Amino acid sequence: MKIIDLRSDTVTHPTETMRKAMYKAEVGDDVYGEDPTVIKLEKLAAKMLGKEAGLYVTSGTMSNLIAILTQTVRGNEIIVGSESHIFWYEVGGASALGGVVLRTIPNQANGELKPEDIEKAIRSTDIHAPPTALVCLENTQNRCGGMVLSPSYTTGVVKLARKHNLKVHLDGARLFNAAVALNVPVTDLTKGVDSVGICLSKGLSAPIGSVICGTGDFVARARKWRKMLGGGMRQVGIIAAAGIVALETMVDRLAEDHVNAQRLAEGMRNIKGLIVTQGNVPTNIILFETARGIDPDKFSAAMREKGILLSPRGGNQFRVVTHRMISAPDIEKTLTSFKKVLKK
Ligand code: TLP
Repeated sequence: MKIIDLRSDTVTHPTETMRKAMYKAEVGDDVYGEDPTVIKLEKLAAKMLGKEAGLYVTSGTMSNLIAILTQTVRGNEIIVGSESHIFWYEVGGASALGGVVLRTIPNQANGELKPEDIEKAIRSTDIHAPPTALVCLENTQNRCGGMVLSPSYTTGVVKLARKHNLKVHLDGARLFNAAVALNVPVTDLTKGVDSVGICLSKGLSAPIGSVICGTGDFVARARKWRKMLGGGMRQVGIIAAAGIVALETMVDRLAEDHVNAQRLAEGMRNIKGLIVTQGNVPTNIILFETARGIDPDKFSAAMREKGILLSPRGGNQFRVVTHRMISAPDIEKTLTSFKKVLKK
């Protein structure tokens, strides 16, 4: 039985082309700055994101952590969304390792942080207050259901941050999904941000890795943090090679994942017992709940028995994510299985 794994786009396997590129990759010691494949990947990512330089790191979590460590000092406060990945899923790393206070303000249903909320959260120079240093945005916004932040929204936040002498970090784990959904160049979504991290190992299907981009000075300082965190890797061109294939060939196909997600959500809206909790489905993430009277654990176990894996989000809430290893027929099978399981 084919497993239809809708838990996350992180489950995607490297493609044949990636495996071949990995086999053939030219390598060197990247801590000495001598791995040609890593250098190529970093330059390519920086160019695609419209930034001066890039740094290859192990994960999206490491890219957010390093971006925060590089742009704050202990005792600073940073503004993050109440639904941000940084706040929910990064083990409190910014606080534990960076001594940084996370100030959460509400994410709106469309993934945005209201500019007036950001402005209100910025600390005064009062002696009692931890100085605000950084605003973090997330595009697409995972926990809001893959919501997309527009270029004008992003540049508005950058403008606001500048006015208050703050930096802006963009968690762009799924930034290419946003660019594809909006049909805009990805550089329109990074204009003005001081740092941006993208993940190669989600919808883009590389096995490992993220790249953080910013100015040359930012990346030089970030490189030092990466070393301190134990993230200085050696002949890592072996995996960076897959990242190059991801950036060069896997971006446009994300549109298929979005079409599949829309088809799935549309079907789910017509199934009694399921409640899709987001208005629109702009990218590859769908949030839903099971209706009252349905045991969520039994529901998810019954779906598992049919070979369909869902991501539980607590209580009766679930997330499903489409990706390269989910086909249009898989979507139909998922909808049929939902109906069968809920009929029982
Ligand atoms: N998100 C994962 C889980 O950690 C929840 C997922 O399955 O969606 N930023 C955003 C917006 C993310 O969604 C993720 C991963 C990360 C950062 C962290 O990336 P990794 O997993 O590479 O550390």
